[in-house]
Amino acid sequence: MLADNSTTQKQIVTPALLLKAHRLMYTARSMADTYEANRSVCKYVHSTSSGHEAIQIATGLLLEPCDWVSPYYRDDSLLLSIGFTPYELMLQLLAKKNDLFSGGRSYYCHPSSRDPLKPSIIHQSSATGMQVIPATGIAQGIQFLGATAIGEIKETHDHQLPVVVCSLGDGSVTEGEVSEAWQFAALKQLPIIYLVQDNGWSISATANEIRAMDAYEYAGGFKGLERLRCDGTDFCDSYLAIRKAIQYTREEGKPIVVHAKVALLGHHTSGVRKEFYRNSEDLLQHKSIDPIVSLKNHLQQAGLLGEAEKEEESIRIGIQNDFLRAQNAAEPDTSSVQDHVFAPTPVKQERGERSPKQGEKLMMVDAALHAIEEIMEDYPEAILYGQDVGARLGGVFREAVTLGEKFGPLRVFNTAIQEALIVGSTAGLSALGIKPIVEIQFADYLFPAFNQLVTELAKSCYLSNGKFPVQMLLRVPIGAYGGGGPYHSGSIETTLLSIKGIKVVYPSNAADIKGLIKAAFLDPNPVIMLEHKGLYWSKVPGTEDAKTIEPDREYIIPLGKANRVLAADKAKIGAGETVCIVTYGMGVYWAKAAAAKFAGQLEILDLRTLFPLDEEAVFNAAKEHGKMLILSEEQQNNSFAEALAYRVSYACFPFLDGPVEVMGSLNLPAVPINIALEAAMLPNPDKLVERIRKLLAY
Ligand SMILES: Cc1ncc(C[n+]2csc(CCOP(=O)(O)OP(=O)(O)O)c2C)c(N)n1
Repeated sequence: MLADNSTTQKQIVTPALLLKAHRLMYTARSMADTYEANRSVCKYVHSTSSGHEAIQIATGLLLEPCDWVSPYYRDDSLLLSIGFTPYELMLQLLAKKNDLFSGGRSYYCHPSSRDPLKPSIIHQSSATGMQVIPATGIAQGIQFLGATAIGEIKETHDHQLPVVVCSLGDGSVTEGEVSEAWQFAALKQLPIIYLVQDNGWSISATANEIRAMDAYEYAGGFKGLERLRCDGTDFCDSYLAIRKAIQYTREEGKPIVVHAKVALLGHHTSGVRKEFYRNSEDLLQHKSIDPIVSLKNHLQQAGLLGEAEKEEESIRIGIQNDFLRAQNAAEPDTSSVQDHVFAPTPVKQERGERSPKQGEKLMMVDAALHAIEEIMEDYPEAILYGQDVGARLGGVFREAVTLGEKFGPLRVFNTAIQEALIVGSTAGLSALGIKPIVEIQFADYLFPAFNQLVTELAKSCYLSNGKFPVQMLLRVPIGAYGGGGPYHSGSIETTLLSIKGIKVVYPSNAADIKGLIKAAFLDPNPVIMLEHKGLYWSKVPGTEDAKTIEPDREYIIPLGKANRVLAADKAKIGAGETVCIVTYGMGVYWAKAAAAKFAGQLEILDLRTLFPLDEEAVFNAAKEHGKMLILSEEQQNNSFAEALAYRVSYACFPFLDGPVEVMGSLNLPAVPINIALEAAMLPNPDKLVERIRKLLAY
């Protein structure tokens, strides 16, 4: 229950606090006025907190350095109140080299910070409401660290655990992902405060037009999520409300929604001007609840107005000077544009034993299971979650069976059907040093998580200038076999590979999956393991070789190294009678079956990792054989396979005897369930033989 705070307002909101709030509020307002007066200089789009200052300043002043905050694009007063200077914020406004947050890569008020003297801030996207899931992941991490004491966690001055504040506009609350996060926070009782700043507008859409209820009413549907309302234009009311919320969350470790009614005094953004869509009546109404006027009333009542106003001139001059200084600051060095796409991985070399002498053969699904088990034994910060992976079932493919019982429900647990949350929460966990391994049940169901992948995870390292790479290992069963049907058989690698900032791995046998899972886990970036369901148990005829001797515990394969599965005869290579098939996953087995018809004439290169790609191995093979076929299970048009064929043609043109061939599935929207229809869609060894013959004729 929310504490009924009996301490009086006067004891809490001291004269010093009122004066500090005024200093910050006046600073924020002067900054906004300066930007507005210098529109041609402030050419990059930006929003300011005018009208929202009171609630933001109250929040910032109540946080401690151990806490975490996920602000949104209108939160510049919040940033000032946790200690960032106007000059520092202006460096981002003008996209300068020394912008602390992104080095000139992201918009004003898109912070990220690991400054130990301030609350920490993970990367923020501009997508409305999308930071709610990553922020909830931080709270998940705080709860985990608090319960297990496996990692270091900073505490408050009086040794309490940190809290998370996730701030968002009222319009953002209608985003579906917000409900995933609130459901999860309520279910797990996470230490997070969702601060909703309600100015009644969502660009030009009014509250009545776009929602049936406000955030406070909406929160009422989430059992276990506390809520309170406050007047976000009144500093005293805001301070008391946020203080109460923080106290509740800190002491009880539970989530709460704070609904703060605010005014929108400035423009939506520098580009979307208020005069375009707001009438004078509305503008006047908002002006009548200006937080500065309200604060000045409090100051007057306390006999402090004169003292406060005396500071205004010097604040204004300070802002002018800062603005000039920021304009003169250095621009980013364009040679840095490719820095920090990924954090460097420690895994550079293959090591350990791939086929130990006493080793036993095992299926791919078990090799993956053993890899995860060994990881979880060695790394107490590794946790595993997803749908049905908990102790009761251990995954729909039993790919996690035994792990739930062995490592317990704190480390291995079921989630609801919330793909966005499963993937997006890793951004928060990873910021705390926890190493999440997550699962999506079928590749066809990764799409609800794409937004988090693209919007938050993939861009986090780059846009935080290297401060927040997201360590995530995501396992995704994929591929068609045996009539799995349209929503359990799809191939999605091209869609994934269009995202820059993630790595994609696609092993074809037990030894590879074990070695690659280890490397993916140690990689500090988001890595997706695509695992072909038809290879898990070698049930598909011709895939027996997916079973291998189990590599030892140390075995690890760096990402980005292809494997030559079959070599061609030297003499036949010399005579120009060979073809290299470049493939991965099930394609390796189609190619092996086809090879029986071309003794010594085929090389098969298994890519194993699709990004980063072993271009060197592919190009060398193209040069050596002069004939190459890229084979994949995915629908062919505009696929990764076609893009790779272009790259080979471009890089190796003088060495080629003919065009680089591509073979994929038929270009259909889905894999049909009927087995004969499924087979008609997919490549197979017979279709492949025909294409190899065509290539050999060049
Ligand atoms: C996912 C997404 N859709 C659309 C937009 C464009 N957009 C930017 S701000 C905004 C309105 C947000 O309103 P609200 O959350 O109430 O915040 P306010 O700007 O009023 O403070 C929209 C639609 C966006 N940034 N992200």
